[in-house]
Amino acid sequence: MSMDQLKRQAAARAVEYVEGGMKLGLGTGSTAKHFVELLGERVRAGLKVVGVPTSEATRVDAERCGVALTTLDAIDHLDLTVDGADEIDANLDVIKGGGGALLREKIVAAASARMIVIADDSKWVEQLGRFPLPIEVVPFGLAATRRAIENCFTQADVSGEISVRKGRDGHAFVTDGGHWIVDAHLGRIPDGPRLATLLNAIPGVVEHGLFIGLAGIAILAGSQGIRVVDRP
Ligand code: A5P
Repeated sequence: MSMDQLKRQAAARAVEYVEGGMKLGLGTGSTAKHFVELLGERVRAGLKVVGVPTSEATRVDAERCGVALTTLDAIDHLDLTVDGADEIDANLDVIKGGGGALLREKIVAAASARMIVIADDSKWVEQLGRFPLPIEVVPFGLAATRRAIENCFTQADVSGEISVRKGRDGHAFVTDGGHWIVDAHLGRIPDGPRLATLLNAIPGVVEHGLFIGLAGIAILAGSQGIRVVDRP
């Protein structure tokens, strides 16, 4: 089975958690796109839900699939967010942001009563960090922010190259929020919660891709079948 088929299987299992009347956070990326498409099928069959997209790309997909949309300003809570991931560990701590939507993804996940992460099982890791950690930064004062990030890496006992993410045009990739992303090639992150806390304290860092304690369930699709893992 192809990676894409596995992603669709994980998405299909997550759709089973959706009930009529729910307010949903809609993630970003190729796995979340499957979820939006499958949700759209249920909506066309009569399911009533409303969604908050985590990116302009997801907003376009959801509209195409007929999923009604709202904003976090128009509602007082979200029942469930379903999103993909770049890495997931046994605590269900997650690296996200490979697609550059981590800021809105984290705002939506944090506003949600429950978050389900969906992925093919290649995303399951013993230790986070092989996937470069995306850090969303303000372009102003980037050199100072980089130095502050490097200092916090030293304190968190990690090290590695930091590179500004480039878009297809060769210029800096610009997020939906108008910021840039630096990718930190750390290889290993022994203490994700500590690194997250340190990064949160840097003024030029808008957000980072460590999602600590947000995911309650991971749905992982592999060649042996689907595994549903609860946060310990
Ligand atoms: C988007 O910013 C990301 O957080 C994605 O959710 C993550 O990169 C997973 O993407 P795929 O589902 O495409 O692997």
